[in-house]
Amino acid sequence: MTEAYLGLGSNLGDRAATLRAAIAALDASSGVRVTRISSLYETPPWGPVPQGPYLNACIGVETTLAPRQLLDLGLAIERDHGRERAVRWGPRTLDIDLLLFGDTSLDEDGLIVPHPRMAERAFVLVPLAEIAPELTVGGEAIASHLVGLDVSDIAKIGPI
Ligand code: A4P
Ligand code: MG
Repeated sequence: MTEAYLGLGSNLGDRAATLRAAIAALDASSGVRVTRISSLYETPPWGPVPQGPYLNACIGVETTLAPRQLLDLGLAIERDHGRERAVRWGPRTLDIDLLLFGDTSLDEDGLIVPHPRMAERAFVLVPLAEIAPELTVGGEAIASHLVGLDVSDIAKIGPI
């Protein structure tokens, strides 16, 4: 059994309903139990593509799946929600990123863990710190990664 953390985001359609449905689908999957759920946060779009604001959240799961299986499950749930991969970093109904998988480090074709950009993204670290403040990323506490980041536009909306 491994404790893993996933980041969820949506900026198209009924964003909150999509995130709720994705969490329910993960919890209903065999080998996955959702144990921690952050609040919902509205966040300004990060990256080079102009697009609407995101809703983001993080969850913790206990899983008997391998990292690749958990990634593939997330990708399948994205597809179930009409996700089309058009533009890198572009708008999406649902994005599920595998952030952390126990203490495992992986750099394989199509799977990098810890997620390579998580330490520089307030929209990941703020919800993650809410549910798992004890975690370290790259040997450093989440709170210390957050020190250098602008969190002023990350708005807690409330429970999912
Ligand atoms: N991949 C490799 N490692 C991982 C991992 N740990 N978790 C591969 C998930 N995926 C991983 O992802 C491309 C490929 O990355 C996957 O097929 C998988 O094999 P993608 O979701 O198809 O493409 P993408 O999401 O457009 O690119 P990328 O680099 O994953 O973008 P991000 O990093 O997910 O950024 N602004 C706000 N405020 N909130 C957001 O949630 N999200 C993005 C997308 C941009 N701006 C945002 C947000
Ligand atoms: Mg992604």
